[in-house]
Amino acid sequence: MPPSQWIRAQPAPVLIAALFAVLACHPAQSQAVRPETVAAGLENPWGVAFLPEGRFLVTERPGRMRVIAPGAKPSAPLAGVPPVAASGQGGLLDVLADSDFARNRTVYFCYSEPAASGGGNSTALARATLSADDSRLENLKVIFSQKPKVSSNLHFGCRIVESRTGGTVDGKLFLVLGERFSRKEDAQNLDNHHGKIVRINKDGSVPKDNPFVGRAGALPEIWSYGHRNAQGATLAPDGTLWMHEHGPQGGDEINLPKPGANYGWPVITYGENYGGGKIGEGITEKAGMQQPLHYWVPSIAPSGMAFLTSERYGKAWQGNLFVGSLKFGYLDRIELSAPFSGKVVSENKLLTEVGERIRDVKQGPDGLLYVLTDNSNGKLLRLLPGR
Ligand SMILES: [Ca+2]
Repeated sequence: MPPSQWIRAQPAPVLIAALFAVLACHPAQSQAVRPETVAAGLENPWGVAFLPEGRFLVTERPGRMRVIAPGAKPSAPLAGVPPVAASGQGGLLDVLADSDFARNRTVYFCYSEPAASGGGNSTALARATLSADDSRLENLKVIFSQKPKVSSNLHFGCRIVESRTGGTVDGKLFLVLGERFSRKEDAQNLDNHHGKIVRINKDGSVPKDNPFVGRAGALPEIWSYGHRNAQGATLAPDGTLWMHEHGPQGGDEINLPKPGANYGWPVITYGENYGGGKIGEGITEKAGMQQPLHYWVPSIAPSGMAFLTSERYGKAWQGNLFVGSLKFGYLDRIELSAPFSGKVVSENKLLTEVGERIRDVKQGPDGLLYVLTDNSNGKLLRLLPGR
């Protein structure tokens, strides 16, 4: 009997059962990559950096940093990591290898820094050299400390991006910061580093062309302000800084921070208070405040951000933006109206079958994507092309 005749001959319940049987054989294909476990057993890993010869440097939020060599288990914790305020969202957070690491063995990392006395903490950015045997950090120097320190274990922000101008490194770093939750009004004031993106030279000095250098009452490290809590940032190949930030309940945003610009928090937002209720006047736009490139309602709780520049997954993915979701446990592949630029055209969920909080995403030197899953048995995953 031809299929069309068979279908007409069946009662409705049989057709419905047949439909479900077909669907069961062809589940929704969310997986367009094959995750391969590079390392497991990491406790709340937060940031991953790439070292020569296929090695990785990974932070664990409780305050440890480890090297992962090809085919080996994660190393013992590196010596020389400073004390961190490991509580709530705080701890040892992002890490970055200098673009000239092969020559200078320099790494940068950010963390929640306890006050020397009197309590409180804030986000700090440190520079160190990794010892020749990969066992310890040496020549540690804190090159930036967020001011002021406050008593809070929330909203440390903390992604480090090496700046480039005209495609080449220019000796500067961006650091994205949170507003510490309890101090959200600070995000609109330039006399503090809460809810700011800062730009510094690699030695900790302030670039002379920062937007608020010389303005009375403004801290000179500030690049942009009015941010809430940023846990993802990256550079487009043209040198433009892209970042995202957590909204409150709803209203996570992607922004392209311009020097001196105000991104609106907490005056404008597409979110609301936890449990409902408007924030401030409950408005979403205001003169003098930037609109986001994109926002998420409901929140996905984004963490990690990377552009794919390689062709390892085919031409269509080149120039896509990748963002981890903590809340829903997937990797968001974001198609833009043009590679590395324009508006968000579509979003595609990857790694839903892994079902874990995605804390970081980076493109490796091999052109493949790598992600960290954030839990007590966190993993570093390499994403292989194909189903
Ligand atoms: Ca905003």
